[in-house]
Amino acid sequence: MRVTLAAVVASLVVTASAHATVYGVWINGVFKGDGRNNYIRSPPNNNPVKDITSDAVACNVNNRRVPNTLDVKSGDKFTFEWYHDKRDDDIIASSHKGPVVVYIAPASSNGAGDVWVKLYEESWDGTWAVDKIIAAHGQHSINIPNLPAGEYLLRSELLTLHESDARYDENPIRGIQLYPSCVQVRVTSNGSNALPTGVSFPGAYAYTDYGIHFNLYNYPAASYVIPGPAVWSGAAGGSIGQVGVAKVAKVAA
Ligand SMILES: [Cu+2]
Repeated sequence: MRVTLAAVVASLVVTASAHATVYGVWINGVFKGDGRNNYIRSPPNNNPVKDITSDAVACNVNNRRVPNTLDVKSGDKFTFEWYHDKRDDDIIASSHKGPVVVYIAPASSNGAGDVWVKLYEESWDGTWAVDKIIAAHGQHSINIPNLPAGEYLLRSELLTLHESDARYDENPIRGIQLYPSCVQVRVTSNGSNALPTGVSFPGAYAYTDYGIHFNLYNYPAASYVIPGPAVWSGAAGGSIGQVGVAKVAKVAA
């Protein structure tokens, strides 16, 4: 194995833990309040999931029904807001470069089985998606597809690559870091684009995937391949950008 200075430096910062989780969501630019353990199936802390064979890949380590479900309809702009220690802070360590992906599954599945359908993905176009999310105060959005009415789990996931030159199954101190987060939503419009069969979590990722075992320091960023399936043809797009100011929304709440 070729060892670069960057890889050595990266191995020295293994213990740094400027991780992230989702604080809340915005719908059409309106903040829906602190979603943690409310409408988000929040984990107990912001640690990553590193075992890609674990059930936690679906909705993190605390996948259970939470009290509230957000009403959405086709065409709504739905924005996830990530944070590190407190709302609208540094969001996540800038070392944590990588893509963002968004999936959806019927809530009745509880995230188990071939149910996850990809709605959005972004990796690198000169800037890594996670760096764009940091610049956007933790915010990135998707547009709600023309789905049949019903309850769904909307899953945003950051995949950070600062230690993904190692495989967790070979070296559990390192490896890719996954940050999956599931939000409970209810689609109130009744569209015709039913979800197709999806992929399973765990199952959709393998340690041999180029996008899972990727050397951030030696491989060209442009060569990165986001793991998992293609984005569904029924998806309605998304973007990374700030839709609202956290502090203003807090005062208004
Ligand atoms: Cu981290």
